[in-house]
Amino acid sequence: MRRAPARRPLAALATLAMAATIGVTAMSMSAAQAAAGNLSLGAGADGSSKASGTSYGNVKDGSLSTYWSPSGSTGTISIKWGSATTVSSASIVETSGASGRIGSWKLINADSGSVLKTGNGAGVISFSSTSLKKLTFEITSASSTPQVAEFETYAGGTAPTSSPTSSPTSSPTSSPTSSPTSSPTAPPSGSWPSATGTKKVSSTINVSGTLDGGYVRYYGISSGDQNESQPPIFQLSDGATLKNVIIGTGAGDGVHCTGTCTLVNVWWEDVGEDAATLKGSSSSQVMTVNGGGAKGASDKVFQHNGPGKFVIKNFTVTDFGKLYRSCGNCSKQYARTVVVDNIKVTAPGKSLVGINSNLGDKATITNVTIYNDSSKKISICDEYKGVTSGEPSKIGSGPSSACGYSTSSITYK
Ligand SMILES: [Ca+2]
Repeated sequence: MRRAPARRPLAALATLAMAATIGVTAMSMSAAQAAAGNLSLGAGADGSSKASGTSYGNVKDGSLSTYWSPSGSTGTISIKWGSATTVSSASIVETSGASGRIGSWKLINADSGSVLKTGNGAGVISFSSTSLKKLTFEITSASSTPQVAEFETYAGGTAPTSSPTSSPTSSPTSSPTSSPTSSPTAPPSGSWPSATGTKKVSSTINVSGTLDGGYVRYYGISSGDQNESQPPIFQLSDGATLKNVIIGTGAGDGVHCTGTCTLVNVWWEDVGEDAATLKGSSSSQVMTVNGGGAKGASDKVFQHNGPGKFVIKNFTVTDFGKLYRSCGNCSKQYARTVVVDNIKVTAPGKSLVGINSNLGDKATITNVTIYNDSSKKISICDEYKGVTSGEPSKIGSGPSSACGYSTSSITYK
């Protein structure tokens, strides 16, 4: 097996460490909450005021698309538990549309009234481990009405400890928004982002519009094996964008797009069944993957089942079967197009692109750099005879009218 073996033990360790820390104080926590790490899930919430259409409970529902706002630009939001609970860090996540609005704040032990920490901007807050029944985040200044999507709390272990007050969630949202082509990700450096927080996913997150994950690690919808028919972690509707997301172990079937969609800086740490799949039914749909990376794919990274065009650029792939495959035996087949540009590939891997040239598929491949493959074992482009049932057969490999690339655009290092 080529999948990275270190992932699952790590998650298990974190859970164990947490269970040990929480010990007797949080006996009411369910196993599911313990696994998730975020102590706010299943806790209560209240606050000083709420803007119309928002609610206190929205900060502890695990969804980045629901939020609380004060009725004004400042106010307090609290997480509370039925019995004393040990907490040592919190993560304040703003909605992607209101990123950077939170100014100065105080984090208060509402049981005693003592201030645990003060700071500026949303993000991860670490403080000395405290046992309390109510934790209050008081926003004392804001550039305009803040929107707090999540107020996560952790006993320790699962919360990130590096750069706690520098608000990692507010910065990445501002730059890469408008045009993915002039993106800040330019040449894939292959350097993987570190997570600003973690989120256990128990059912598929539907995305319409834009979801900016602020580099939170989403994980655990599946056990992390290769079973077929696992649910995706994210399902994107036509026109949706998913960005700045880390997908951890237990990725299920990764990301599904039901039409045109854009994935910006999405990082799969341990691909499950597939990293992402373009479904849909319109021949004009385009799925664009810009930036990000994937590793540990024992089979495919990107799967193209619907019609249309699949664009993969500025991407890093390590330890994989196929980077892209036009479905070889879908019951409904189409002539599909794939564009691959500026990709950093690190062996081991089997092939970059697989297309059905008999069905009219076309590939365009440019700017590929391959590491650790001096014997050139990784195939750049394979042609198959695609079918609607049974198994497709491989009919060719290398540059051709269907496999559009030149060997000079492949660099070995
Ligand atoms: Ca929420």
